[in-house]
Amino acid sequence: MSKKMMVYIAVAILVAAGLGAAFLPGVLSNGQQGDINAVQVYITSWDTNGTTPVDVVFKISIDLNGDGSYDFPKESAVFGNTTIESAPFKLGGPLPAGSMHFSFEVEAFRIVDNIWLPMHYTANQTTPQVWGDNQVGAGQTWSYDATNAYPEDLNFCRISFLYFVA
Ligand SMILES: [Ca+2]
Repeated sequence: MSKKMMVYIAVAILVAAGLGAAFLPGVLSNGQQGDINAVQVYITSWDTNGTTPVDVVFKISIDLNGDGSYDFPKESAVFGNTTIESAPFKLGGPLPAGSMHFSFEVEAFRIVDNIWLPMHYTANQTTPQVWGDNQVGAGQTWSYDATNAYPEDLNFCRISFLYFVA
């Protein structure tokens, strides 16, 4: 074999190895443990079940690694003078390699004289911490309504939210 031919073969092997390295992680990253996926949490609907408008802000807090500490909290813009909102806010983040579960919570606050007052969507006025699976395609939906327990009370609302892992 000529020296020139050996160089061609060596280059061809290097190119093939480079392409393999570039494509293999994508091929191998479909929901197996140790992969990095991304979660999106969406508030899909919110309303007061009433006619008195409020100024409301939403907050989503995600515990990306499931250790009980919310490391990715974020607030929405303020929605002024409203009683119903459709898909007002979403928040996404990376799920670390090796974390099989994550958790998050969704909050709504009405703003009165620049003070944020929690709007409760459970009858016992606690904010539920919910859990999701770190697996591509995993998802779940939740719907809460505390407006029947406390009609005409501006501190209570209805809310629906979901998560999806891609
Ligand atoms: Ca955490």
